[in-house]
Order: sequence, then structure tokens, then C-alpha cells
Amino acid sequence: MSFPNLFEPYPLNAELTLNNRILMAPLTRCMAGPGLVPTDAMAAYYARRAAAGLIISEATIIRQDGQGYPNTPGIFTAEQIQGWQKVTQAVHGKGGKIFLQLWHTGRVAHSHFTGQAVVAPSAIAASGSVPRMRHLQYEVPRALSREEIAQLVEDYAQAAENAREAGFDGIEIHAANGYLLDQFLHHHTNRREDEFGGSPENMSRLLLQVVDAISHRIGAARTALRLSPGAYVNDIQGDERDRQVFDYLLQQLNQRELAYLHLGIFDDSMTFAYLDGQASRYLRRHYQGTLVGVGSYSAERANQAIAAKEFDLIAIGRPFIANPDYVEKVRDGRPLTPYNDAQLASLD
Ligand code: FNR
Ligand code: 8K6
Repeated sequence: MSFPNLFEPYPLNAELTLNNRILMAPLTRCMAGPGLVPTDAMAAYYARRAAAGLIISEATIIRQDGQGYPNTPGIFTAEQIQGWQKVTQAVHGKGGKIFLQLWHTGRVAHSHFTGQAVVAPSAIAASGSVPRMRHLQYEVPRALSREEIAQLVEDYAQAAENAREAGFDGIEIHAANGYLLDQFLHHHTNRREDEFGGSPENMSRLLLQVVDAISHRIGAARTALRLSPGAYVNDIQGDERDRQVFDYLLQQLNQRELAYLHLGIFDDSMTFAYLDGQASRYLRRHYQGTLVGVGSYSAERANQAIAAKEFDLIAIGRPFIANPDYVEKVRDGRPLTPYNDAQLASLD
């Protein structure tokens, strides 16, 4: 067998043990049906990838005003829950495990999709426009009120409960890549002057409230989190003061036994001056629980990184689009089909 470190089982906690250390990274595919309902084709797509130690679903909106791209699935209607049940049954039928990634895009939502005002921590628009729909310029968001923030926490908790009803083994909170929860964690997008802005404690407050509300509903052992301490996408500008926010946040997360922490990045060779280097190394130094690495890794490099304890599990994204049988090919030492963007057009 090639790359033995990748094929060791991994106990996440007393409730969940993964068959191997290869996770399928969350991958937005924009293929949900009318009503943002998951389709039979999506069930088959995920089932083909069930040999992963854990599949993390594509980002899934917790409510309508969180939508920023066409045909991204939701988890807030009965029809969406039923659609996802077909997905989880198909994956479980093949012996796999699957978490749902919970998403609200915040200021990179668009009224074109939502029919509603765009909301964010502060009224600061992202520059630019929606990918592949360049006529849709980003709008100036409205800053959430404190009452709306309380409702948002409840909506995340309800979405997590819906995910369990749909048969998911757990959920991953998407607080990475410049979307709503990440917008609270960076000074560039959070200019609030109430208890949700200004200091590391205040800027971390919403995310910790979401983590705690979800853990209370479905258990910390089934609650995971994705973070991007290094700002790199969706027009968030890194700020050296962000370092204190993440230092504080990680200290708090060390006291909560989550299933895992997952870095959000496209290429983990990127470095950030205010993190003293790579984001994965920064997380490893500050976080004591299970860490998932990601970002342009080959199986060979991931095998070495796990041996060197740079992280515990590897998430693989684009190669899983190109190779539904990624795990089997890597295990057997067979060649991989290279990824290219044209493969996004179909759900093979
Ligand atoms: C992504 N990524 C991503 N991340 C996330 O947290 N939620 C998502 O829904 C998506 N969607 C998505 C779609 C597509 C088409 C790509 C290419 C990427 C990021 C992804 O999870 C991963 O971090 C990167 O792709 C880097 O890993 P690879 O592809 O280099 O293995
Ligand atoms: C119809 C639009 C669908 C958008 C899906 C969201 C995820 C997009 C992923 C794009 C892949 C390549 C982007 C690389 C960004 C690197 C940033 C430094």
C-alpha cells in the first residue's frame, strides 16, 4: 500500500472514528435543484466518494439571505432536509461518513439571489463582483443589529439540528474564506463599536456563541470548524491586529472539545507575516485538538506532513473533483486524472 500514514484509522473522539485520514474538502458545485434542494445526481456524486475517511459537504446556506452564488443548496426547508437525506443515505450505504458545512456568505451575498438586503458586521462592500456573474457588483451591506445577531445564532443552531435530522454525522461551521463569520474576525470587515467589535474578545464573540449554541444542540463531538487566520480571498485585507483576534479565539477553542479544526486556504505554501509564516503552522502552534491541513497537497506531501505531525488529517479538494475514486487510486498507487476548471461543468 502507498502512503501508509494516510490509511491509518483516526479516532476523532469517543463517538466518531474515521476509516482513513483523507477528507474530501468542501466544494461548492452550484448544482442544487429548484428551491435549493439537493438532487439525486448530488447523492450519486457524494456516494462515489464515500471511501474518504470523512466527506465535508459543499457549503450549504443556513437561510435565504446567506446566498452568494447560483444553485447552492440550503438546509432551512423541509424539502432541503429530505433532499439531503438521500445524500446521507447514499454515503452511509457505501460505508462513508459525511458532515454538512454550514454557510452564510455575509457581504458577498447578493440580492439577485436572495431578494433581500445584504447583511454583514459593518457596512463595507467587497470590491468586485460575483464570480462568473461579473455584472453583479457586490452591494454595500447593512450592519447587523444586536437583535439580528441573536437571531443569527439561533438560525445556525437550527441549521445544525436540521443537518442531524437529514442524517449527517456532524457539521462543519464555515468561518473561513471571507464569508460572514470570518468577516467578524478581521479588522478590515469588522468596524463595530458594540460588544461584537473592537477587541479580540468582542470580535470572537459571535463565532463562539455559534460554536456553543450548536455544540449544545448536537454535541461538541459532532461540531467542527473551518477558519482562515490568513486573509486571502473575497477581498478581506489582512491586518496585523487580526493576529490577536485569532490568538484569543484559539485559546477559547482549546477549552471546547470540537471534532476538529480545519484550515481554509487554497495553497498552504502561502505565508503571512502576521502569523509568522504558514497558516497551518500557526494553527498547530496555538490549537491543541485535531487539525485538518489543506491547500494544494499531493498525497505524497500529505503523507509526509502527517508523519511530521504538521497536522493530523488532510482535506483534498480539486483532485477529488477530477477523481471520484481518489482514495482507491492513491491507495493502489494508480495515476490520478489532473484537475481542470472545465470539470466543474458536470457532477461526475
Ligand atoms: C472550494 N473551496 C471551498 N471551501 C469551503 O470551505 N467551502 C466550499 O464550499 C468551497 N468550495 C470550493 C469550490 C471549488 C470549485 C474549489 C476549487 C474550492 C476550497 C476547498 O475546500 C479547498 O480548501 C481548496 O480547494 C484547496 O484544496 P485543494 O483543492 O488544493 O486540495
Ligand atoms: C458560480 C460561482 C461558483 C463559485 C464557487 C465558490 C468557490 C470558487 C472556487 C474557485 C476556484 C479557484 C479560486 C482560487 C482562489 C485563490 C485565491 C488566492
